[in-house]
Amino acid sequence: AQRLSRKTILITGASSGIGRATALEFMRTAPDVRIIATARRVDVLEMLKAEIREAAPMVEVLVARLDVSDAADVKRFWEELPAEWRDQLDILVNNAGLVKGLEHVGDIAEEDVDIMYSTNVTGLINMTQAAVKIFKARNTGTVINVGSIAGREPYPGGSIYCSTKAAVRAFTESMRKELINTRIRVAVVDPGQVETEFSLVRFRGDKEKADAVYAGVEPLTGQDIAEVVVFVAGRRENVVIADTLVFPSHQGGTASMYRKA
Ligand code: NDP
Ligand code: 8X3
Repeated sequence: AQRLSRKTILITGASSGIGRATALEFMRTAPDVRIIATARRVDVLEMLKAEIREAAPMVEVLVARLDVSDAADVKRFWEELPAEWRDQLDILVNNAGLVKGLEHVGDIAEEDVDIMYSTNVTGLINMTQAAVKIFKARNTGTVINVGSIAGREPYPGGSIYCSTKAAVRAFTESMRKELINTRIRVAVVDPGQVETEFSLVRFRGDKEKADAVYAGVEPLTGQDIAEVVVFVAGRRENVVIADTLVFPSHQGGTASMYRKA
């Protein structure tokens, strides 16, 4: 808690699931942190801000609309971010991400390819480049990328999503090696199955299909991953938990998630 005291933390995709839980877990761990909560749905972020204010009045929350899939919007976001937040940034949690469908190669809509790549890959890269510039100026800072088991073990119906997460993994590792002469830390956290809005987004709002993914199994919660992210962020500056894979106990890899299909 002491190590995270007064840290400024930017979370992408803080309106739901893992990102939202991560904001709350930082709050619980260090009730005087400064959180920049970003996503496309600012109304939901405002509710999160109110919840945090109620629970931990010393936590400062800045809500900002940000669509990471739009390079121009990412640029606008950094330009509009007040200097007292931007220049003091300590931790970037690149969590925003999504999956669309389970179509096989040949049948995947171009727009689905575009949204997964522009969000999960280009968006994450653009956010990271801006943050790393700030971190380099102060020779400190932590980037935590949310990858996925899907990036390690590609599965049928996941060619685009899995390859975006493999890209996150490779990007993260290159960057960590580039930065070894600095105090900047780079980490990737790869969750297995977590019950969030993830499947609802995959199945385009079809709640029955989304619920079926989690029927008969006990998935992780956003909180489970949030605890790992905050643990990674809260280590001594010389400690880099470079790479973490987190499963619920029933899961052995991606394929097991589709055994009921
Ligand atoms: P949710 O759908 O619950 O949350 C996704 C978050 O990403 C939302 O806050 C959403 O906010 C945000 N987001 C989506 N697109 C954009 C965008 N273009 N710009 C900004 N924010 C965006 O899913 P999870 O919490 O499960 O997902 C979080 C991360 O975890 C993702 O990277 C996902 O790939 C990864 N993951 C999830 C697993 C799971 O089983 N759930 C397993 C492994 C990894 P908004 O819509 O308001 O913009
Ligand atoms: C989410 C897990 O296996 O559904 O990244 O792709 S999976």
